Amino acid sequence: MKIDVISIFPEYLSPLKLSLLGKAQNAGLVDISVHDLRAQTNDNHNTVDDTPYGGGAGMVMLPEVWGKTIDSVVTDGADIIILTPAGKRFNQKMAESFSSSKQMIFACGRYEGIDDRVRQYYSQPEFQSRNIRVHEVSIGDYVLGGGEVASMVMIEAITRLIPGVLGNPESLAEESHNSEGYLEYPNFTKPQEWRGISVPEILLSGNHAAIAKWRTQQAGQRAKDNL
Ligand code: 6GU
Repeated sequence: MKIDVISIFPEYLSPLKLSLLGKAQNAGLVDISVHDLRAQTNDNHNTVDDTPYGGGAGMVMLPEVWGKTIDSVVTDGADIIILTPAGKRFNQKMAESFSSSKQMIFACGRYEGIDDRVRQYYSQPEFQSRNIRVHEVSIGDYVLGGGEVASMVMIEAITRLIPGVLGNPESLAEESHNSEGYLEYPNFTKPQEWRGISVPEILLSGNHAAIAKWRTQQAGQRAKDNL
C-alpha cells in the first residue's frame, strides 16, 4: 500500500517511522511519504489559508494548494481521506475495508478545515471512473487541532490488517474478538498473586468450557459497564 500524508507540519508525523510501521516499510509492505503542503505555495509568506466567504470565525485552507499537492501524488484506485471532526466516524469495519486499498492519501486539515471544493473536485466522474474515492473521516466525538494525529490513528489501525505486517497473524484470526476487533474479557498472566490480588480460580482450572463461559459472562458485564 502506498500512503501519502499531506500536512503543514510534516515533522508531526515522524512517529510513522517507528515500531511496527517502520518494520512494515523496511519489508516493502507499505510505502509512506509525508508531504509538506507549503511546498506547493508560491507567495513569500507560503500562505495556506484565508478568511471564510460568508464571514465567521477562523480561517479556511486554500483549495489550490491542496489541489496541486493531491494532483502530484494521486493515482488510479486511490482513497483520499479528508480528516475532519465533521466526517464519518472511523471504526474497525472501515479499517478493514481500507486495508486492501492501493493508495491512501491523508489530507490533514488545520484551522476551520479545507475549502469544500477540494472534496467536490475529486468526487467528480473523471475521478470516479479512475476508482478514486473521497472520504471525510473523523476519529471520534472531540475536536483536535488538526488531522495529523487522526491520520496516524487511522494508519496504525489500517496497516496492521495488511497481510504480513503483524508478526503474529493468530492475534488477528483468534476467536472471542468482538466486532471492533479486540478481546472483550479481562486478561491475566504471571504471577498468580500480585499485590494481594489473585487471578480468578477458574482460569487455573484447565476446564476450557467453563473458562469460555466465564469469559463470555465477563465480556457481557464489561459491555454493560461501558454504556
Ligand atoms: Cl479527523 N480532525 C480534527 N481536527 N478533529 C477531530 C478529528 C479529525 N476526529 C475527531 N476529532
